[in-house]
Amino acid sequence: MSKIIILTGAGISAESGIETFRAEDGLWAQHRVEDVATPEGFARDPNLVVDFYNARRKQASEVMPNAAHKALAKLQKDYDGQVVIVTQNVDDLHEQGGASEVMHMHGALNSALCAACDHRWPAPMVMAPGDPCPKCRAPAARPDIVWFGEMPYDMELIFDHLAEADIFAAIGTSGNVYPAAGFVADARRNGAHTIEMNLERSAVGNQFAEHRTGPATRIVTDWVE
Ligand code: BV8
Repeated sequence: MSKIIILTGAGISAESGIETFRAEDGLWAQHRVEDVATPEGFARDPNLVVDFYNARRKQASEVMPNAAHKALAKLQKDYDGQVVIVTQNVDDLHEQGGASEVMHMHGALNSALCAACDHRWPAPMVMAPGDPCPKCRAPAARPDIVWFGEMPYDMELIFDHLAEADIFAAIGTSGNVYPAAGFVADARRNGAHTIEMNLERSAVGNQFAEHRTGPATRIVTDWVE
């Protein structure tokens, strides 16, 4: 039974209308990473950070999954139990597109985390820093997002999947952020066939055996068909 591991990044949601991070007009052009995507930034100005994620949660709630999200959900149905989607994205467009096995290694906009007891609960559309944790009541709500310097979620399980992968496909990610950018090397070492699907070569593009270049809505649907 072959195993297909798919890593997605902001590029798969771009055609749904969610800006990516590193495009000229992208998220990191509007905000300093240090201010909105690090624990230090959150400690310095929790309102700025919570507002940054409130705005992205609202935007993500107003857009629809695109053909690429739906194609991956179809692939999961066609190859039941053999396709794992690991996403760096914090939107829920994979799930809205019908995907089931989605691992949000960088967290999720729709989840809130208690900084005091690690309890998680569905995030309100508008979160305020200091919202009480429903479990321990501490005023310690924060976005359930993996910031720079924090350990991504489910790493052991992800590495187990990569060890068994027959195919590893990276879709719409610039290959700038680790450890996700290192997954292609892990998959190759374990003998997987590696495919990069992107508008252009990523920072780790030269490590992929195959490249399919173009917008995700076209190249992912072509690949799944
Ligand atoms: C950690 C928060 C350790 C969520 C984000 C080496 C090894 C390990 C770590 C490091 C290392 N070197 C440096 C580090 C530290 C750091 C890092 O990688 N820094 C980089 C900048 C050098 N990594 C970390 O800090 C990670 N943590 O390693 O912890 C540790 C160990 C023990 C104990 C504790 C800790 C944490 C990384 C996660 C950080 N959080 N964001 C959020 O706000 O959304 S990262 C941020 O970048 C997002 O999560 C995003 O998902 C991620 C990757 O970006 P992309 O998805 O690739 O988006 P981008 O805009 O860059 O690119 C879009 C792509 O799409 C482009 O290629 C474009 O061509 C393409 N595209 C566009 N349109 C389309 C398209 N493709 C197809 N079709 C289209 N239509």
